[in-house]
Amino acid sequence: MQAQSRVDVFEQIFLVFLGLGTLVGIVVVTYTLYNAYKYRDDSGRTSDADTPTLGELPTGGEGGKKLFLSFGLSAIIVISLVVWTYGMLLYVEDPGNDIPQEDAIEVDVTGEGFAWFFDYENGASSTSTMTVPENTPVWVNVTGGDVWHTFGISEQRVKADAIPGETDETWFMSGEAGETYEIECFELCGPGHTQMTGTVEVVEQEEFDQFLEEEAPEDEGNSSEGENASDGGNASDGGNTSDGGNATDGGNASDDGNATDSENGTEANASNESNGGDA
Ligand SMILES: [Cu+2]
Repeated sequence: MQAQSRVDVFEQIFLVFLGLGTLVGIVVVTYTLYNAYKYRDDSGRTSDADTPTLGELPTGGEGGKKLFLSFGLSAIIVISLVVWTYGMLLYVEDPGNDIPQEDAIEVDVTGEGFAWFFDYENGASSTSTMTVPENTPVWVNVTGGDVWHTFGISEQRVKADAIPGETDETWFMSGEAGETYEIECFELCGPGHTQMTGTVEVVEQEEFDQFLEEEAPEDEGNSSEGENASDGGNASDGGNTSDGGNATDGGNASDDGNATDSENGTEANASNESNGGDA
C-alpha cells in the first residue's frame, strides 16, 4: 500500500461517509416519494379491503422479505463502515512499515507557559517555530511542562495531548518546501491560551541540515552527537540559576538592617530624652 498521510486518510473517510450517506439518502427519499405517489388517495377507491383497521397488524412485505432486506443491507453497510474506519484509524495511530522509519525525523515538543518548545534529535532546539525537512514523516513526542495543553496542527490533522509527566506520540507528513502550518493549543490552559500558537516551517533537506548544525549544542562531535543530547540535559542545570532566588534572602539581610536602624532610632531618641532630662 502506498504510504498515505493523515490528511489523505481523513479525507478518504470523509468522502466515503459523504458518498454513502448521500446514496442512502437518495434511495430512502426516492422510495418514500414513490410510495407516497403509488398509494396516494386518488378518490377512485372502490373497496376498503386494503385499509388497515385499529389493532390490525400490517401485512404485506412478502412475509418479511422487505424488512429482512432493508435491515440486512443496513447492517452490512454499517458494519463494513465500522470495520473499515477502524482499520484506517489504526493506520493513523501507527502506520508501521508503510512509513519508512529510516526516513523519518523525530521532534520532542513541550507545551509550557503559553509557548511551544521543540527539541531535535541532535540536541538542537527552537521555540514557537518547528523546522522540518520537506516530504518527510515527522514523529512528534508531545509533553507538557506546567499544565495540560494540546498540541495541534489542523492542516495536518494533528492533535496530541501535552500533559506533564506523559508523552503522547503522533506523526504527520511534511509537504513541499516553503509550506507553513499553524500550530495551536487545543486545551484551555490559562490566560495565554489563545496566544499559544506556533508555526511549522517546511524547508529543503539541505536547509534543514544547516538549521540543525547551527542550532546544535556547542560540542561538535560527529556520531557521538547523541551524547551531546545529554549535554543538553546539563543545560537544564542552568535551572540552578533559580538558586539566584537566594538573592531574596539577601533582601532579608536588608530587613535586618532596617530593624537595626529602627533600634538605633529609638536608642538615639532615648539618648536625646536623657540629654533633655539632663538639661
Ligand atoms: Cu495551552
